[in-house]
Amino acid sequence: MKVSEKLEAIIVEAKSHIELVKNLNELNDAKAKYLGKKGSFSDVMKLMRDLPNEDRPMFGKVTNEAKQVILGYIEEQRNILEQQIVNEKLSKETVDVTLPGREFTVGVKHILTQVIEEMEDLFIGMGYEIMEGPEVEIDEYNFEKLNLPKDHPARDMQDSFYITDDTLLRTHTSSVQVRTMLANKEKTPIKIICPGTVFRRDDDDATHSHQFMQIEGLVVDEKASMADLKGTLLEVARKMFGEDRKIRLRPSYFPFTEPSVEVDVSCHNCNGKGCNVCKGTGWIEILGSGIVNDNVLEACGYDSKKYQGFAFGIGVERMAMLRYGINDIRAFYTNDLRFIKQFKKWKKT
Ligand code: 2NL
Repeated sequence: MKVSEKLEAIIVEAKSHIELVKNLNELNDAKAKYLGKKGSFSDVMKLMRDLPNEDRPMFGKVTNEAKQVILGYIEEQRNILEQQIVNEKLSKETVDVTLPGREFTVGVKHILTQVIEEMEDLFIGMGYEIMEGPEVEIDEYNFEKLNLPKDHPARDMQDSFYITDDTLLRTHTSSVQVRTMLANKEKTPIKIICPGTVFRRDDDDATHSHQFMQIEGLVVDEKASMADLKGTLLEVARKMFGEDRKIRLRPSYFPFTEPSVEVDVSCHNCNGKGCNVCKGTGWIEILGSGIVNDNVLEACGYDSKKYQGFAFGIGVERMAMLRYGINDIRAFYTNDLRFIKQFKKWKKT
């Protein structure tokens, strides 16, 4: 076979091979096959040895031309393959700017926090300050100064968790009110609410929890009266249960108030007609309150002949349970997200 025929055959084979190559790896293999050291041309080069000297330059020239032709095929195919890669990438990575954006998840405040903040707004609007204090309290502030001396029978109802003989987890936030009075010594008016967590030795069930939240309120002035108390609590009832609510006061007993009253709100479910929510009575008990006992005023540094005050204690869970129809107090503390998320204030748009 003549050299030119041999070269022609290599070119024809290389062309049809290279055109079918599907990726850059295969292309590199093809380049090695046709142009590499052990490639197709190594056989051709052997023929050169048998050629007379004068024919050698011509042989070299046509061989190189053949190589250039094949290299041209390779580069052409490389362009095609690289363009394919770019096209594929472009089609995969297209951005559809009309797609909806990714939604941010927004948390939700615990329903007890929401109720407390709503009450804080109400009371701030009536000129109250919000006071906080320690959850670990001394017996003197939690009991003694509130007219609950050691061995007083009412202490049984507020059995607590003791740290030492004289320190305990507070059973109500009245201790914060005691601290506030002691720190203000006869300064008036005192108008405060004290929200916070309190603790009582209790067996947990659907309506009892050893830990719960309270909002206590205290007003001390020259004559903060039962009428003022009643007006204030009517605002609470309306804020929590709707503008048409009524309240009624029933006599009761607390060691720290005298007289003491239990406060009922007209049922928000049946508007007072009687239903299963109010157990047929038309009224729901929502809180306890009264006129601050003289012994408490005196113990906290206020002359009981000069000053008078009223106080109240609201159970936050009870308020939320009535308002939202929650039937198990443990739902507030077991942190089931399905429960917590129900109280989202804002809606998705
Ligand atoms: C209830 C009843 C009440 C008070 C709390 C109070 C605080 C001071 C002085 C006098 Cl510093 N009283 N607090 C008064 C009456 C009732 O709570 O059933 N709470 C859940």
